[in-house]
Amino acid sequence: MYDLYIANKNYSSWSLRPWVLMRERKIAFREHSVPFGDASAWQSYRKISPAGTVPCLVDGDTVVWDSLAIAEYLAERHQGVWPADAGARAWARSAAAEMHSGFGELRNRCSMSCGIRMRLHDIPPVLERDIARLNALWNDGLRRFGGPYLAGAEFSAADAFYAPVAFRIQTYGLKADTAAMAYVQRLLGTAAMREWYADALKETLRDQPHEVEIGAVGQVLEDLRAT
Ligand SMILES: N[C@@H](CCC(=O)N[C@@H](CS)C(=O)NCC(=O)O)C(=O)O
Repeated sequence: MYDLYIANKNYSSWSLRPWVLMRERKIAFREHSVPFGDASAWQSYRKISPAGTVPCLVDGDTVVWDSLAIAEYLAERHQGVWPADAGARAWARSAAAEMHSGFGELRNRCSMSCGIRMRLHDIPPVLERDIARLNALWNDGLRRFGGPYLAGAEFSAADAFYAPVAFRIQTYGLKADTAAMAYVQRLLGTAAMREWYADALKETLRDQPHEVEIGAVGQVLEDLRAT
């Protein structure tokens, strides 16, 4: 049985990636939550992850402390983490790697907060560029492999890496074309995403650095989180 260490479901986009992947691929794991904003828990967590970051997967003596490394570790043990077809697999790996190392403006300006709805003060050209690239990438995958997921019929790690973007699009009211928005709804409608979202809304712990960061980029229209 794997142990997966994650942070607050409302904020932790990196944690969501392996969590949603394992849930959708039906890979069993024990979930350990180490929330932001709780200093003592965070100190104890640093003993588990050498980088002091989440997510972190522990499998017996093996510790895997990065979301992309976790996807690859799981792919060595479970079918379907990446597509079976070599061409689709190469595309899916490229798409996941592009999210891992790119989309800086989208990730920084529109930080994940599942339970709120925001209006951004402005959408600068760099953010427009990230959204246009997202739109093109998703359309390419959906057309090339026939959907309904990015690299074909099955939910793969490529979808897991874009799952946090679906929450960001919902939170910030970002717009893409019809096919891309339908894909966002498909991701939000998966059993795993619905479970994550429901858990995120129940969280009452607020992490001030995240709250300040989000408050600076726009106006909060609605806060659906439990108080
Ligand atoms: N490259 C890492 C990044 C993980 C990451 O930055 N996680 C954030 C949480 S969403 C974190 O642990 N931040 C705490 C810190 O940096 O002290 C991955 O993909 O897993």
